[in-house]
Amino acid sequence: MSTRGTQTWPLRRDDGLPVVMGVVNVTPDSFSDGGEWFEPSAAIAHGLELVAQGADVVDVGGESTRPGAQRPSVQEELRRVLPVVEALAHDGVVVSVDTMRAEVAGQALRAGATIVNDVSGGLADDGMVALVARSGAPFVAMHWRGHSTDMQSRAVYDDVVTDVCAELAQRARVLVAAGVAADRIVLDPGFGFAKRAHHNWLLLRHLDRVLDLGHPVLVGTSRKTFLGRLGRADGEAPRPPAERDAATAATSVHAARLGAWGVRVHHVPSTLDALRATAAIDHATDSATEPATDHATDHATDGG
Ligand code: PMM
Repeated sequence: MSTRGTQTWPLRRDDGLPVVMGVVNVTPDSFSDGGEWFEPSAAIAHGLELVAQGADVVDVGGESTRPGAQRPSVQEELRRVLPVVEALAHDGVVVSVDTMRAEVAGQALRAGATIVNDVSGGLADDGMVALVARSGAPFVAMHWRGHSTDMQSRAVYDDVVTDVCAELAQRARVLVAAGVAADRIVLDPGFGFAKRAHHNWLLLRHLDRVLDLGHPVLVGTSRKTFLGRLGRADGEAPRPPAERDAATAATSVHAARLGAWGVRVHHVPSTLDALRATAAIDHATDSATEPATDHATDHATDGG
């Protein structure tokens, strides 16, 4: 049950699950899928595939934010994202543009994107907050402490949950003061951005504190390195990104249980199945009447 084409905000799925944002990185060097969707035609096809798999929003980005990454020029970022945004929006897909640049956000909105997703929460570009306020577009403000080249040196906190919440609340105040409607501000703790593994786990454990800030919350743990370290000994290489989808599904289920508005993932089917299974458990009843969707022969055909 997709929310495709819906213009109301906050976007919600009609099956009660969190909004599923599928990722399309139009980059040669993202950590999770670097290069796979760099050609516009491949990126567009992948965006449509994510929607067919049940994604509600497709997040199109043209800048890799992996630790140490160099930034592309504005022109190069525009060249990467605009054709993809335009084609997907033309096909009725709800598109968010993943950018730290006001120029890119503005042009992407004109090309049909409806949401701006800024991993810097408006800190990287002085023009971003005003652009978002003028446009009226919903804005994802992620927790951020600096560009990828040196962000891991900024992973220093007195208390990571308290500090991240305070910094996110400050971004929300700045946005509201500039004229952005409070319910159009989505907050995101920024997993993996200026965070060590234990910071990420603590933020997941205490996600309720981020939710208490009173804004919709987006969780983007998908394929991040801290998930790749599960089950690996110290010093051992983390498992490759494509082998982190089961852990991504688990963290997404956790976020959904606590009330996150959305989850940002690379592999939609695994997370959506995990979310659906948990919802089915939550909604199972002892009533004598079977729901209409149950099929008596299920057990006979596939072990039910
Ligand atoms: N992570 C990445 C990129 N964009 N946006 C939001 N809102 N939250 C995130 O956690 C986030 C993001 C990095 O992952 P990718 O390079 O695989 O897209």
